[in-house]
Amino acid sequence: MNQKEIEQALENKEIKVYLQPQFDLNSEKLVGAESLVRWQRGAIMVPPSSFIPFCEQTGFITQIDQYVLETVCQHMQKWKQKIPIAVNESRRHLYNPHHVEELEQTIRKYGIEAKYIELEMTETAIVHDIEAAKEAERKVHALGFKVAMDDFGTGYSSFSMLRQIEIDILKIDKSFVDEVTQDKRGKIIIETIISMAKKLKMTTIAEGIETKEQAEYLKTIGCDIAQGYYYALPMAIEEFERRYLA
Ligand code: G
Ligand code: MN
Repeated sequence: MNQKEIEQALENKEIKVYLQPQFDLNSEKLVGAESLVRWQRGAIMVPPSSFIPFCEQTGFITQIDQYVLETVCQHMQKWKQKIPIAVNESRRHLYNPHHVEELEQTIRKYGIEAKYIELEMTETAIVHDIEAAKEAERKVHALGFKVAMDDFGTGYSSFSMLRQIEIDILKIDKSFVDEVTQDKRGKIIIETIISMAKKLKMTTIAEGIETKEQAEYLKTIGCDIAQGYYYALPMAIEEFERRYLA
C-alpha cells in the first residue's frame, strides 16, 4: 500500500463510512452510533488497523476524518430522529490550528447542531500532548461539541488526565469488558471506573460487548451505554438507516 493508492481509494469511494449502533443498557433503545471507516478494495475488506496507522504517519488521516464527518453530516441532515454520532479524531488534528474551524464549517454546511457530534480522542493521543489536547478540548467545547475519551484504560496515566481535561463521555476499552464475567479483579476495576465516571458526571460507554453475560453485568454496575457485536456489527449507513431509523 502506498500514498497514491489510499488517495485513489478515497477518491473512488472505496473508503466507506460504517456505523456501529449504541444502546442504552437499561431501556435497550438506540441512543447513538460510532462512525468507523472500512476500505472495500474489490472483494477484500481491508480492516482499519492495516491502513489507519499508515495514514496517521503520512497525515492523510486528516482527509479521511474530514470525509467521515462530511458523510455523517450529510446523512444526519435527513434523519427525523436525532441521535448523536461519534467520529474518531486523529491526534494529527491537535496540531492543526484550523481544524476547529473546519469542524464548525462542516456542521454548519449541513445544519447539524454541534451537540450531536461526539469527537473521540484516544487516551494515548491525549497523553502524548496534554497541553495541545486541553486547548483542543476547550475550543470544541466552546462550540458545543461533545468530547469522548476513546480506548480508556489502554494507555497510561489515564487518571491524572481525567483531572486535567474535561471529558463528557468515557469509552471503556474492550479489554476490560472481555474479562468482566470471569475475573474478580477485572470486575472490581471496571466497577470502580464506572463509579468514578459517574461522580465526574461522565457518560460511560462499554465497547466490544460480545455476550449477554457481559451486557447484564455492565447493566448491574450502572454502565450507561453499550456498543459491540452482541448488539450489532458496524454496518453501512444505508443499512443502519433501514434497521434503526425507518
Ligand atoms: O478504537 P475504536 O473504539 O475506535 O475501534 C473500534 C473497533 O472495534 C472497530 O474497528 C470495530 O469494528 C471493533 N469492534 C466493535 N465492537 C466489537 C466487538 O464486540 N468485538 C470486537 N472484536 N471488535 C469490535
Ligand atoms: Mn472510537
